[in-house]
Amino acid sequence: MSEFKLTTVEEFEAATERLLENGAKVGADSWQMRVKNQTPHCKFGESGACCRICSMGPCRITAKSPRGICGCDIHGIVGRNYLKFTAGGAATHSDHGREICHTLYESAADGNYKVKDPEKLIRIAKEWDIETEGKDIYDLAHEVAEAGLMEYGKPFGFQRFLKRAPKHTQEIWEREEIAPRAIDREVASSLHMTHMGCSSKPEALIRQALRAGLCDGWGGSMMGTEFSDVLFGTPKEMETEANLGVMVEENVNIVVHGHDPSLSEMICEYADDPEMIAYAKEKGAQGITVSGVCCTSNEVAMRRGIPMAGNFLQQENVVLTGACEAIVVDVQCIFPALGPLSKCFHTKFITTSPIAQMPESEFIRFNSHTAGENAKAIVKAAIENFPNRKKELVHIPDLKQKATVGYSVEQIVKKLDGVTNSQVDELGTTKPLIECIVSGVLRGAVAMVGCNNPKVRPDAAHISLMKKLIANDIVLIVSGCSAQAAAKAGLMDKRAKDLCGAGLKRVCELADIPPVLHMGSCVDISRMLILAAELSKDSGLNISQLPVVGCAPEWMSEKAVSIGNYVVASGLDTYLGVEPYASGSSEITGLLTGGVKDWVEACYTVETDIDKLGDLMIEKIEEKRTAIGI
Ligand code: BF8
Ligand code: SF4
Repeated sequence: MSEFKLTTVEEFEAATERLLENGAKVGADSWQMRVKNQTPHCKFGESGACCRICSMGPCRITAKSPRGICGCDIHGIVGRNYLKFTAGGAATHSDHGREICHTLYESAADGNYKVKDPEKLIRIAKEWDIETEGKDIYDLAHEVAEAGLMEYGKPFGFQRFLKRAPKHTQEIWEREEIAPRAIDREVASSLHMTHMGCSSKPEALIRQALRAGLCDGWGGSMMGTEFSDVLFGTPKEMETEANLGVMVEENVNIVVHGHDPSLSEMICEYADDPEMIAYAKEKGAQGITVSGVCCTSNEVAMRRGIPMAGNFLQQENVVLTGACEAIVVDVQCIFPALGPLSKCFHTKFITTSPIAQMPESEFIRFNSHTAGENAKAIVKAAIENFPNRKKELVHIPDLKQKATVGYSVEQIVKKLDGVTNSQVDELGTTKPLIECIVSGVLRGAVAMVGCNNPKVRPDAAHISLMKKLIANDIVLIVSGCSAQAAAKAGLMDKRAKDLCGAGLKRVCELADIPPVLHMGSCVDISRMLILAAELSKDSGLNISQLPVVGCAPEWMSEKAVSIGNYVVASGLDTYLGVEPYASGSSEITGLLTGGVKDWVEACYTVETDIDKLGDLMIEKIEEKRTAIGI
């Protein structure tokens, strides 16, 4: 086996530089150039001090003009902006979950979508008091999907999955009046509250921001994850590779980008079709390579081992290789820049969802009834584009790392049983993991999630923090673009155990896992909630007492704020490396970084000095250990 070495951020950057030279030859624009045009950013926007929710404004708060025309002060304005931001994220994740519910509803024994994990479906049905006995699995799937869809608009009651949380957490939500009701209601109520002349009281706005986050984490996202598992299989340990070097020069390269596995799964299916492979050969290629960008990449990597071409700020790079026949997108985190950029190359930029339509793209509407046909048409279009490559522009950086992925909660529990060989029931327990933590072999865990953001040197924060934490015997569970940063660096290669402290290294050896565990896409942060809930139940500790924290060092999206809110509201302290637009208000900042602790036993820490952010997390984990006497 060749000697193992992490890929450095400098190497990532050198590869990007070379690709940007490629772009310069054809007059391509890039995010690196646009960042220069957009900085410095507007200070009012950055601090959350600008209000434009009614046409008397926009009102900008300064020392000289401390109130908007309606009389709203800085705290009301910042708080409203924060709640709107959260509602955007909750809506987005949850609508993704809704699409998956619809896909489940369309599943059929002879259809495009099948039930791949019937046990999980039955488990969820039982949990939701849906009769399973003697039912055809597809009848059951439809019934469960319909019940899931009702979670979006039911007039009474709370989210069904809240019952998965420990009793103590449920009591907190009830006491603080933040238990989420119907998902659409929480999003709509948030927008109602932030309308001109409604809420301007910081406590009320932040409370609703937590509630809207919770409807995402324990509602829409959790359904998105669970039903994706039912449809496409619950992830199991899987070998794959990451970084641009996974694209293959001799092959037709199709890059899937976005979030909804209903599309990417179908593309993978058809790219594997012998008829399509033969067609690719006919067009002069040796085969077809599907790789991914952003969360959809995580989805198909976790279930099929499809390689990950990169994360958020690498999406333009795949086109800049000159070897991408088609970049096929569904929803979320897609740069509109891909339209004009793809025109500089031969790449087809194919949009597929009415939710994400963009200029200069080819729109092939994808839906569950015609999914097979649509996917076939897309794969065919990519193949037919292969002869249009401009050979002089083709450059695929020779950069990739091996990664072992697929760590659903089920898989983590199973793997860690190997460490202590505890007696386990059907689904296993988290007790072996707890034993590792109690004995101090592992000091704790960090759930690292989120995006890239040009405000932080891309991937550098994720990677440096992960290296620091594993060296301190802290295991990482990761998702989203954070996971891809880890994979590109090599931290998901099992040989990365040598970078760990002695305790974590031992666990990695015994359980045969890498020190950084890929739990999936951003909706899969719901897996982390379930893991935290199980750890709490199995240990008898409250979630907030566990030596576990959340971290998003390079976050950028509304979804990330929604996630942060549900992670905090579930009792996990959360560390951010990028400021939310809240610094304009001492009261909102005070609530987020302290006050909410009185409600939900956790809060945010914002620290843009990434090294310090790492120290703060380690301190917090040690503090929690001391508090529970371990
Ligand atoms: O949902 S981590 S840049 S791809 S928002 Fe987007 Fe951020 Fe990536 Fe996935 Ni999540
Ligand atoms: Fe200005 Fe008030 Fe209108 Fe906001 S709601 S724009 S602060 S007048």
